[in-house]
Amino acid sequence: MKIDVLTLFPEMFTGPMDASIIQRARQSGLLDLRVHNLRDYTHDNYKTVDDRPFGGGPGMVLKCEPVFEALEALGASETRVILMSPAGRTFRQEIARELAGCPNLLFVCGAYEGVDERICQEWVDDELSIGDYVLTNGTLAAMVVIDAVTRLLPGVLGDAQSSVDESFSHGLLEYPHYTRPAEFRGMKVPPVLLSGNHAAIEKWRREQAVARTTERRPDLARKEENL
Ligand code: JCQ
Repeated sequence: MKIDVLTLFPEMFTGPMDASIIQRARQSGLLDLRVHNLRDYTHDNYKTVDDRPFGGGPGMVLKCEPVFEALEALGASETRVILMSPAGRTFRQEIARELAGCPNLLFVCGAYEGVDERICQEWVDDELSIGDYVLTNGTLAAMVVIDAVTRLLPGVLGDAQSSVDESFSHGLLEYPHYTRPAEFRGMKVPPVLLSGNHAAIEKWRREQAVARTTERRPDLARKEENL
């Protein structure tokens, strides 16, 4: 998969996108990630990317000119263009699965009070939010989506890890996990997990997952197909 990112803060990607599984996906050629600085697509001496909102009000708005120019230069008409914004539809695992099936993605990282609406009109296929809070810019949000999508690409996770994704596709929160030692500072692992009784273990895990989901995420629990 090829992923382009258009951002005012390309340096934010170095570090998070140069470690762990993402790094391995890039090195093995499964992910071709290219980060572009929006300021490289300005022409004035001040490298202006924002301006004051028409109609007044606080803050600044991301201008059309550099974004249009960048998207044209990057050939974005052949690509799924995603704008990260608190006003988008909420990103979920189901959307990650859908995006993992696209050959090319391009993320526009918003900032300030927002982006000129004509950018959305002409270019944006999908406006996505990672949750109901406001970030200083869309760069961290784009990295969250890139991470969630990359781990779904065939070959990125090993066989042992790949089944982990099933947990979320059940629509339930994960049951509690334990590993050795069986007793740590007086805290014992639930005996059923040491019993070797696989049917009992499965039953216990399911009950725990349902109880957790009911307690912590009533919104998920209400979708009773999950229970
Ligand atoms: C993404 N949840 C929060 C901040 C304006 C497009 O306009 C804006 C974009 C941002 C950055 O994204 C977020 C965000 N998901 O804050 C303000």
